[in-house]
Amino acid sequence: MVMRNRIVLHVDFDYFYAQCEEIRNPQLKGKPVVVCIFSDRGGDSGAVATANYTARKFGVKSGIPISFAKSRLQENLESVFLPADFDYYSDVSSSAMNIMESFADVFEYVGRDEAYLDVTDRTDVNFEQAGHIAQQLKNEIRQKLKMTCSIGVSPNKLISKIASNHKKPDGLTIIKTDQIMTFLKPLEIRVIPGIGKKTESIFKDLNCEKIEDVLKFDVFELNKKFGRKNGTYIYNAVRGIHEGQVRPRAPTIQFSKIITLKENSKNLQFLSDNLKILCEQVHSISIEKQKMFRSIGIQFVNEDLSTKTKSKMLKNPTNSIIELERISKQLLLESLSDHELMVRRLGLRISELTDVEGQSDITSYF
Ligand code: DGT
Ligand code: CA
Ligand code: CA
Repeated sequence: MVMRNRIVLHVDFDYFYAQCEEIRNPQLKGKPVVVCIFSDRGGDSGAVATANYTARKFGVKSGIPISFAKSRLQENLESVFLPADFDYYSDVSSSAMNIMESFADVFEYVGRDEAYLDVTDRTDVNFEQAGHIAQQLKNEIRQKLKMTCSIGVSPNKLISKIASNHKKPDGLTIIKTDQIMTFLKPLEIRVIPGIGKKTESIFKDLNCEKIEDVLKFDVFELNKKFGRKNGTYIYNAVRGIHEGQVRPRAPTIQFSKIITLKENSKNLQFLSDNLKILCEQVHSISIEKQKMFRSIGIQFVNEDLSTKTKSKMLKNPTNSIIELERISKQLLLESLSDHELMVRRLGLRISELTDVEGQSDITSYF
């Protein structure tokens, strides 16, 4: 089968949570802004979710402890630390997704701040056209949301993902088919999605730092080092080859809450008490948004930060808090039955949402 040439856009919003905060409060612009996930354990315990580019100049980035970020920015009296407001970021995200969707033949939601857009048909596989579309999309996002994003345009998802990250913030990087190798060769190996510190350090031991250096290995050598699946992926990726298609996927809407427990525990009573609070919180969101739910799930984040989830699909949608409490308690019991580790954070999520009776739209019947 001959694969038709395609054009794929990858769109990724710049410093997303922090940029959401900037549009809500434009006075923040220009100051270092750090969005934090405080861990309910008081003080500065918790981690940085993201930071704007001003804060990044001071070495503040996703994942570092809040206390570390504060010490990095202590000289800077203008710096602002804000608690993450996920409901608000989700609202901004849905507006962004709606805009992006209208620019695509096929639209694939990836996460709150990123998506793939297949524009093959509407551009007739013309890169100049695709560049215009990308620019128009950036303009509309700037106009309607007052935000910037970075876009990669290329013949496949892999190259577009690397390209969107190539010039940030507010970048637009277009890589035509015949430019792929010139683009890839000088880049660090770690720009390839899925290549983490571990793979990178194995390559470093082999004297490979750039993508160009990996080209000398044949697929058998790579398979031997990394296993067949990963080896073949790397072999193709460094050559810009990736067959993954843009698949239609809309954001799965769900409502969830997670709390950090006062202490690590696997005591049923203690966890049930916390779960009850979560049920009330999640339930009140479903009432406010006028949604019924069919799926209920709970999540443990354990003391070693590993996670465990369990969920249940109901026969019929409900919006009863009694049902929510009953099923989630049952999930808690099941999850604890063979659980060795202490639980650090407990989460509850409802999904498979439908509008409350009388408001359902026709598509929910298919
Ligand atoms: P960018 O794309 O480099 O300009 O910056 P971000 O902040 O948009 O980074 P990205 O696209 O990797 O992640 C999107 C959002 O996801 C980000 O605004 C916050 C959240 N996020 C990213 N990394 C972490 C992390 O390590 N921990 C937590 N809690 N959230 C994260
Ligand atoms: Ca981003
Ligand atoms: Ca992203």
